[in-house]
Amino acid sequence: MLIQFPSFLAVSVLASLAAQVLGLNILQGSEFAGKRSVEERDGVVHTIFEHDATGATIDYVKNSGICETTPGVNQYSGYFSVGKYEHVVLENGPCQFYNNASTPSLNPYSWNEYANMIYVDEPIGTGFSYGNDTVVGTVSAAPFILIPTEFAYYFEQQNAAIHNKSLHAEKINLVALGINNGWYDAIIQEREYISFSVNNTYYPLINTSIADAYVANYTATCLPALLACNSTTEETPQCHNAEQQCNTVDSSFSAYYPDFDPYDIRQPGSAPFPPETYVNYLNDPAVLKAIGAKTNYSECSDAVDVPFAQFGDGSRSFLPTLSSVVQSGITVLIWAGDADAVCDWFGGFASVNAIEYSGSAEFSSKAVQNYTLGGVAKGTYKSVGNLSWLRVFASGHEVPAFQPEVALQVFKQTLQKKPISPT
Ligand SMILES: *[C@@H]1O[C@H](CO)[C@@H](O)[C@H](O)[C@H]1NC(C)=O
Ligand SMILES: *[C@@H]1O[C@H](CO)[C@@H](O)[C@H](O)[C@H]1NC(C)=O
Ligand SMILES: *[C@@H]1O[C@H](CO)[C@@H](O)[C@H](O)[C@H]1NC(C)=O
Ligand SMILES: *[C@@H]1O[C@H](CO)[C@@H](O)[C@H](O)[C@H]1NC(C)=O
Ligand SMILES: *[C@@H]1O[C@H](CO)[C@@H](O)[C@H](O)[C@H]1NC(C)=O
Ligand SMILES: *[C@@H]1O[C@H](CO)[C@@H](O)[C@H](O)[C@H]1NC(C)=O
Ligand SMILES: *[C@@H]1O[C@H](CO)[C@@H](O)[C@H](O)[C@H]1NC(C)=O
Ligand SMILES: *[C@@H]1O[C@H](CO)[C@@H](O)[C@H](O)[C@H]1NC(C)=O
Ligand SMILES: *[C@@H]1O[C@H](CO)[C@@H](O)[C@H](O)[C@H]1NC(C)=O
Ligand SMILES: CC(=O)N[C@H]1CO[C@H](CO)[C@@H](O)[C@@H]1O
Repeated sequence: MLIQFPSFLAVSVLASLAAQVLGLNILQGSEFAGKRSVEERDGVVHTIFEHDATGATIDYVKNSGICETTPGVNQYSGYFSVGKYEHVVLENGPCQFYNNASTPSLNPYSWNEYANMIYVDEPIGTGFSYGNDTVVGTVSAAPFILIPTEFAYYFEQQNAAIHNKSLHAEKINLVALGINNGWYDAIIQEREYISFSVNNTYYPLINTSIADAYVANYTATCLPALLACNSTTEETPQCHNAEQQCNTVDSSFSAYYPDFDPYDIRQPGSAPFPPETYVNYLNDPAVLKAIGAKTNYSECSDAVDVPFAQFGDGSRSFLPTLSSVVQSGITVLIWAGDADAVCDWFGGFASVNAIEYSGSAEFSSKAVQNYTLGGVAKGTYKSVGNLSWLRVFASGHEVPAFQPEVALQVFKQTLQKKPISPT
């Protein structure tokens, strides 16, 4: 199963970028020259834009009537062809499936209340994206598509190359990066999972004697393997080995854990929330046709996960990259729902404290304070310079699903390039 990180990456030119990639009429300049054509398929009108310079194509449907139906709000769905056989989905759907409903309804706290949104299913093989699977790790996924840390770093590198004229293309100005319940550093997070298991704010998942044995096994086998992986940068057997060593330790202790939903420890194994009904809806042939989808929706793709695991992607540290993104002046928010056990907040907090930038010393020693919404405590936070941390109360892995109003407030503040602040 592939762990999904709900994340956002904001660009100052988001509206024009969206328009540019969608081939709309505000396109200016030779960088965006291309051919547009309109094609009716199965009664649905598709617009196809072929970019002259790269041959990349965008194939989209406008206002499918699925999900976003607010007058004056446009919705586009379709594919970017990022290679001959690789097609990445662009979705924009501000909806929720309340109370396990089988059809969507509008979410009043949708982020498109505040910004134009592009949602991308990546890597290829996840969601509606399809094609030959060439992506084996987060680093190699970056050139194809644009999301979180490695992607932000890749944008920065490309902008530098455009600036020194070694690359002829249009700069994309990043404003902000937000990562919700992410995986940043296995050395830190494997260990912190044991602390979370005992010391989380809900209930102990294991007792202290099991935890002590777990820590001993982590230290004896998982940690040395992770350190060997961490000292390499290339694709090496060490990272694949670390993945296996740590999995062996984790699975030998899983029998001591009770039944719970790893994405929300407050819920039982087959959790009712967030409802899974959206998957059936997205695979309804009428919906697939209306939005221009060319493949069924895949919530978690083993075909994608296997090569990532082979590469040992999760054993590598993304902190050096994240540090350089923060240091470069991009506003970064690291946030976590406090009931998620997949990428728990203990590990997120320890990771954010290990980010290196000009404000590191002040950041790591600063105490957290309550983060309020309308005077009600919704979490704890701290912020120094361009880096903010937020732990969200009463939330599983997908914070915008569990705490939509809090998530929208945080999203707005971050897009304004401000430190997050209580209201
Ligand atoms: C241009 O910038 C890129 C990215 O930083 C770098 O890799 C490359 O070496 C630079 N080229 C020159 C000619 O400075
Ligand atoms: C849980 O917290 C206590 C008190 O801070 C600490 O001594 C203990 O080491 C923690 N447990 C784990 C497994 O980290
Ligand atoms: C800890 O949990 C294990 C496994 O459930 C159990 O065998 C053991 O008795 C427990 N130890 C204590 C001190 O509660
Ligand atoms: C892991 O490697 C990174 C450099 O890639 C380094 O900054 C970090 O200190 C290393 N972690 C440990 C625990 O050695
Ligand atoms: C922890 O490691 C020791 C030594 O390798 C092993 O004997 C023990 O079975 C492991 N504990 C668990 C629960 O796997
Ligand atoms: C939600 O709907 C699905 C499909 O209709 C059904 O299988 C499932 O039991 C429902 N779950 C709850 C908690 O009602
Ligand atoms: C997509 O899902 C539908 C309904 O589950 C199924 O009938 C169909 O065969 C699937 N199509 C593909 C290409 O997998
Ligand atoms: C964020 O980074 C930019 C670029 O380094 C810097 O100019 C700015 O002062 C930083 N913001 C804060 C609040 O420190
Ligand atoms: C923070 O919020 C909690 C409620 O979650 C409250 O008990 C506590 O007093 C608040 N702390 C401060 C300093 O306001
Ligand atoms: C090398 C390879 O797997 N090529 C495949 C890429 O995808 C196209 C269309 O999906 C196939 O026809 C190729 O065989």
